[in-house]
Amino acid sequence: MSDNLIERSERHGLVCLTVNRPKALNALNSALLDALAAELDALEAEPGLRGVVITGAGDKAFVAGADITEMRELSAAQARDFAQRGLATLKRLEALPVPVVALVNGFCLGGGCELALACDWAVASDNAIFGQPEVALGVIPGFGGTQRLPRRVGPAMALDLVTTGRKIDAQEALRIGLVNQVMPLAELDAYAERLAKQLAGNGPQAVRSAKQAVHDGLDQDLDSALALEAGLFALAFAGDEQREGMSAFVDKRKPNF
Ligand code: CO8
Repeated sequence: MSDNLIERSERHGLVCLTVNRPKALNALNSALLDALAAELDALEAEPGLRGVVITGAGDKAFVAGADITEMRELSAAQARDFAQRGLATLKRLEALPVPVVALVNGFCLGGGCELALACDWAVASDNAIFGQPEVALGVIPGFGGTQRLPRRVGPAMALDLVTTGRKIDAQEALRIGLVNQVMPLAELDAYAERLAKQLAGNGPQAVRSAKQAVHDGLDQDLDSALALEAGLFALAFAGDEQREGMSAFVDKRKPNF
């Protein structure tokens, strides 16, 4: 691994971003947030993008939080600025038009858990540890944890985690719906390969519309959200993908998307 704070690799249109500060358990400092924002500049401009996975360098941590050494001396105004930069960057990650998946390969704490929550879903290695331990440091989550965690696991479990600061293992994270799957650490790479192939085999615009329908619909009442889905469903019939996908089924061949 080089000195880049974010490493980038790609397979079948799936871009893998690796947070690369293993000596500090990949803790998010300002320079790392800048590096992530620069990667997002590139990803937002990539028409062939099929998906993104994000993981941490090494076999111990995904991201062990925002950088406590850097935060220690912040004034309230500087803390607000740092939090807003983190929030804006995670919002851009969440808003990418393709699936974004956290491959959680170890400690996933504080800002690291908030990074995973900004992804569409997470899978975890069986050594992963999750938590929002900010209260033990005399602060609260600042990169969206108090808002995205209850939306993912429900308010009672989120309140338990953000007020006690207790850490949970991968199996408990699975049980509460914080992650979709748990697997041995060594299998995360094979998961990414499978995901890349699955996404590459699907209609790219259909995948984007499916993500858009879920995300935009969650902000609306059910009737408006169902109308949104109907509009996006109809739109699929105005492009080439639907004809190719359905013709391939009838012709008993693989679609060429
Ligand atoms: N920030 C900076 N350095 C860190 C962090 C961190 N979050 N986590 C670990 N490190 C460093 C350690 O200081 C240590 O460095 P060194 O070798 O120079 O002493 C190195 O990584 C290895 O860590 P440990 O020796 O502690 O490893 P252990 O295996 O003994 O423990 C733990 C692993 C349990 C993960 C432990 O490191 C730990 O508790 N880390 C802190 C976890 C934490 O509290 N995270 C939440 C931080 S607060 C936050 O994320 C707020 C987000 C919102 C920000 C809003 C902006 C204002």
